[in-house]
Amino acid sequence: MRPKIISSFLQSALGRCSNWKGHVGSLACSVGRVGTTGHPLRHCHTINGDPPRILITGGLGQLGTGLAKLLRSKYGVENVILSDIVKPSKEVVSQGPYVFANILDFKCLQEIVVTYRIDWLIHFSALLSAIGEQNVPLAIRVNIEGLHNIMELSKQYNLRVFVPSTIGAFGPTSPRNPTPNLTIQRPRTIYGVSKVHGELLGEYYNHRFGLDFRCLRFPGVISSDTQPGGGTTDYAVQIFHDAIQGRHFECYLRPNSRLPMMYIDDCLRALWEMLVAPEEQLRCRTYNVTAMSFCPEEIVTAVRNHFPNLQVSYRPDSRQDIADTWPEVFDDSEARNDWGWHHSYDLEAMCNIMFDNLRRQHNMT
Ligand code: AKB
Repeated sequence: MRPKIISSFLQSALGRCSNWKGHVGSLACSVGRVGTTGHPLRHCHTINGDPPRILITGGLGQLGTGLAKLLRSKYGVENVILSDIVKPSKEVVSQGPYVFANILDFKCLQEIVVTYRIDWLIHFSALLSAIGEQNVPLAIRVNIEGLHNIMELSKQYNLRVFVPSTIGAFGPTSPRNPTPNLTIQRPRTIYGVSKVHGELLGEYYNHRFGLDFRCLRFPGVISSDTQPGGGTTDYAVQIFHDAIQGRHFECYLRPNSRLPMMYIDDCLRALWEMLVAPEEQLRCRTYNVTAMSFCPEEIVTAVRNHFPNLQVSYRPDSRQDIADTWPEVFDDSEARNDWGWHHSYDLEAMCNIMFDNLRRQHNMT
């Protein structure tokens, strides 16, 4: 811990919070208040008049920095604490509070929750599907033992807790097209096994102790800000990087291997919308969400609309075996019906925004 930094963040947060005129009550909602950054806070979900204070674990993975940005725009910079065990870049530190958090160290987590007066916890730390198969004992420690700490912590401090699940929580005996919200789940990866465990444990804590557990099963998520991170769906991120840099794209899945996918902005918005959905709208605690389904040959065609000379070859490896057991088309009608989920990006819109972002990053505009 770094007491100086913590106290200065707390001071500024508390100082500004005293000007923050929210409703008094357990959880209220309003639009257009002035938040801790001086900007209007939209859709503020207040806790006894204050914006929620949120901790994100595994914050330097694919989703953490983007989610921190979204939540900071809604609740104030100081109210969203990003954490990981990785040394952050200058840019990450300049954007808001960042702390070291080892999810295998319960005391370390307790200290952060107490010091920062955390209300909501977003638990991203996990080894993904392909990387998990390469180190099963580590995946068990991080994905299962780490999750046990998060559940106990959330129960002890009465936190609302969000844990992502995945299409990887299904297996060869699940219906693949479409895959409903409630169906057979017998995954064949340690990643999938740990995610089913997380879904069940969260739902049990909700039922037994009233823990406010929320969970979305995400498809492959595509973003321009991070590099592929050990997943089976990551070919659909790699293709953009290869295309923009004029490299040959070698695909580790067959051309017709169909998987559900989603652009990161849709993913983060889904997460936030489910996180703040009134409890009475949640008919269950774990929902499928998706935006589209495509196979490698379809994304290759879409990318060639931007880079017609893209060279592609196919060399399926062990990740193909994983993909063969996952959903092809995800049925997310329950999320759409219960709390109004809808996606904004299809394959074409996603290619447009990905290449706009990557061109900017590569100074090509
Ligand atoms: C992976 O491929 O492991 C992840 C996922 C779908 O959960 N992207």
